[in-house]
Amino acid sequence: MKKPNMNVIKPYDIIGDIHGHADALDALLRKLDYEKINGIWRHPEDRKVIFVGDFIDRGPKIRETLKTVRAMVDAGNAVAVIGNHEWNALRYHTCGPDGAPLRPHTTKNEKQHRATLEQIATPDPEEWNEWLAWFKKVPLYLDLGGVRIVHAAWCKNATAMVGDRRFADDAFLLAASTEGTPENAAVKTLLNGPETLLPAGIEFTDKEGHTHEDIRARWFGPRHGERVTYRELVFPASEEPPAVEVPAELLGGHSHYGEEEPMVIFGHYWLPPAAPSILAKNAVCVDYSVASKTGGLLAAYRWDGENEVNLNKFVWAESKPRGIGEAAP
Ligand SMILES: [Mn+2]
Repeated sequence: MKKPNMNVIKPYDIIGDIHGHADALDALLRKLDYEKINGIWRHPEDRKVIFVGDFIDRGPKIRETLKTVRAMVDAGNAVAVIGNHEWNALRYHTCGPDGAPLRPHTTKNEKQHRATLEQIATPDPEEWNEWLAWFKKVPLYLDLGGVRIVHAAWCKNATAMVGDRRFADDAFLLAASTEGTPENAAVKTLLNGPETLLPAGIEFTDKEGHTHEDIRARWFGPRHGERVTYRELVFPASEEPPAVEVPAELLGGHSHYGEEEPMVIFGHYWLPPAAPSILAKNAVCVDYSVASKTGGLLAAYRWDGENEVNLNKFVWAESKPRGIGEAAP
């Protein structure tokens, strides 16, 4: 990875998970004062966009989203990190040494990827292969000195394990796709966020009827005490996990991002599509569920070098509720 110049703080507009909502992306870029010149969005001053990944799946205009993002990246008007949906897609469409896809084509996996399959991969496999080749070149995280960017969670052990590697490195893609390897653990933390197992025999069912054997754990903000319950640990906040203390051996499986560290900005967590709020003094989530069936927000955070979150720096555009006949999630 090219080392950024630490002496120059560049202003960045960090944009959350787009999931095929190209119209919301255009509306947001316009709100951020970007201009479309010869088909490519750019800011009239020295601002650049950072995309946090999850460009594909779910929404109605995946091809347009990819084209908008890539044109900005190629022109030097934006940089991007990869999301778990792009990582999933790379594995879905790549076979391992045994000839089987690295991500099995189960009903659940197919459903999650269906909008992309229908819009690009099935009708135009050649074009799709070019997008896969591009995903392989996108970094897994960016450390820009004053700000750190990752799709789901920053963890120094995970960034150290990954180093400069990208999925264009076949050996890395294979190792990252193999359960039990350090590469797999590191990539899962960066792209899916840390999860904490429930004790054997305890599970809970969410309001959509899905059963969980683990919870997504909050990895930033105030440190948890030695005694914390699943309900206190879960992120985004929810009353659904049990108010049962996390056993010591299940806690501490991942590092905590201290409030003295530089600002970290991420997506992934599908926060409720209401006006953004402050989660922690140095951590910003920019994913406000643009792909929600009932309509959501595509959010951005305008970063100008500050190390404390300022609520006035969120900007967002709304997506419409999903119409009949549009792609399912
Ligand atoms: Mn994600």
